[in-house]
Amino acid sequence: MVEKSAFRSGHVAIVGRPNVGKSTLLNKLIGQRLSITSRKPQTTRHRICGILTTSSTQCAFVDTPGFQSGGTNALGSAMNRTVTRTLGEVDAVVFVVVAGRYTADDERVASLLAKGVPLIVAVNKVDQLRDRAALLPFLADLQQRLLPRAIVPVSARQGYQVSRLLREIEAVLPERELLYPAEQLTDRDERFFAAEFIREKLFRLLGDELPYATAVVIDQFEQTPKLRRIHATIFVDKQSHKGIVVGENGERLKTIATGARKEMEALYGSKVFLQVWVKVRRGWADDRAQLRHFGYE
Ligand SMILES: Nc1nc2c(ncn2[C@@H]2O[C@H](COP(=O)(O)OP(=O)(O)OP(=O)(O)O)[C@@H](O)[C@H]2O)c(=O)[nH]1
Ligand SMILES: [Mg+2]
Repeated sequence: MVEKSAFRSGHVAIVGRPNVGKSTLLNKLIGQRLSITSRKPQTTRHRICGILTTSSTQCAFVDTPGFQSGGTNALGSAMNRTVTRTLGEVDAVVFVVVAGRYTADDERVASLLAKGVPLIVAVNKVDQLRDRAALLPFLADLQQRLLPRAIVPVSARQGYQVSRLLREIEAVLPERELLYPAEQLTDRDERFFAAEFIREKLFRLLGDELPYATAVVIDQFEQTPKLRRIHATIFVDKQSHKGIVVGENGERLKTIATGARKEMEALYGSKVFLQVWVKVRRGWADDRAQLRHFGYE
């Protein structure tokens, strides 16, 4: 008699300092562009769950904001709380570091990891590594420091070794039935992704500082089978920022809205009618009441 191996499932946190490629990795693991990414640190502000179900396992990956060391505003503190809370709720942790660069900020993240929760280290961006020979001692050093169950060099951007990483993750999950219906992709709703896709375009299309001073709120989300009618507001911190976001003759706002609309249409599989306004809300990133209103915990 052939014994059938038991089904495994669990929540898996993806953590690390800002900009190491956590969200890119989540998207690669689940094969869908769910979590927004950009070249700028602190792109992710919310916990986002992306669910991958196969015939033998269900992994609910939880992407988290990059953990920020040093002084932060109220938004930064809320983002860090999201990381620590998530770490207390999961069955396994994927700690993402950049190949060849283990810094004091990585160490701070390592200090948050709970003993007893299986740890897997993903050593990302190996495609960027100039000196391949340096990778082995780097891996050996991390193995000794962190005592992970597995350590896997990957390139989230190129997909290199992501399936091997997935196998290592699946192997540490507890034997358990489905946590979510097999066809469910995420625990977030369409409205959430509408705001996120607009924020991604702000991060990608605005200069270095400005994205940090923006927040997006969905004012209206009307859904019919063929069309989503969405009204959104981008909040900025200063009057002068408003002009930059809108751009000459509204060109930049149009580019932002068009880019976001295309992402929404791909995810929802329907047409989207999107209208976006820009408003000034001074000091919102340090105002706890305002942050709650904008959906930051
Ligand atoms: N070369 C290279 N770049 C990568 C790789 N993975 C991610 N990146 C890039 O690194 C940058 C940051 O990626 P994100 O996925 O947004 O990083 P993150 O850790 O989620 O960042 P925060 O949410 O801001 O903490 C983007 O420009 C990615 O394209 C990789 O394997 N190789
Ligand atoms: Mg991210």
